[in-house]
Amino acid sequence: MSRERTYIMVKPDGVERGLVGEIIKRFEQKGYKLQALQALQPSRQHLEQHYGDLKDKPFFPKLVDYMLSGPVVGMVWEGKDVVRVGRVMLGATNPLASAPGTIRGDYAIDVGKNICHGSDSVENAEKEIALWFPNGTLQYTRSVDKLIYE
Ligand code: DAT
Ligand code: MG
Repeated sequence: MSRERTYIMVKPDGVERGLVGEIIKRFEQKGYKLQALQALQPSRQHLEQHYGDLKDKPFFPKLVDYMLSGPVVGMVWEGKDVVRVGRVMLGATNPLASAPGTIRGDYAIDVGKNICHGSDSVENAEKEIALWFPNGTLQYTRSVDKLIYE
C-alpha cells in the first residue's frame, strides 16, 4: 500500500469558526490514517517559509498576516493518493469556484479566508511535514486497513 502523506492545516479562520472537528472528520471517515496533529501559533518566519513559493505574489503580505491572526491546527494524513484526493476534498483555492461537498465549497466564500491548506505534491508534502513536524510523526499499523483497502 502507498505510504503517501499530505500536510493538511486548518487556518486561523477555520479554527475560530469551529471547523477543526469537521475537517478531521472528513479525512477520518474517508479512511485516511492520522499520523500527526498539533495546534500552534506559528511565527511569521515559519509561515514565510511554508509559503516561500508565493513570496513574490502581490497577496503574500496579506496571506502571511491572515495566517498570523490566530492559532492553526496542522495534521498529517497518510493513504493511497492522499495528496491529490486531499486537495479534491478541500476544493478549489477560490471558495466561490469550489464544488459543493468540498470543505471550501461548503464553508467559505473569499479566497483570503479559505479555511484550510493542503499540500499540492508529494514532494512539497514531505517538505511541509518536515517543516511543521521536525520531530517526526507516528508510525503505526491499523487493523481496519483491511476493510478500507482491497
Ligand atoms: P492553495 O491553498 O489552494 O494551494 P495557493 O498555494 O496557490 O493555493 O495559495 C496559497 C493561499 O494563498 C491560498 O489558500 C489563499 C491565498 N491566495 C491564493 N491566491 C490568491 C489570490 N489571487 N488572492 C488572494 N489570496 C490568494
Ligand atoms: Mg498551495
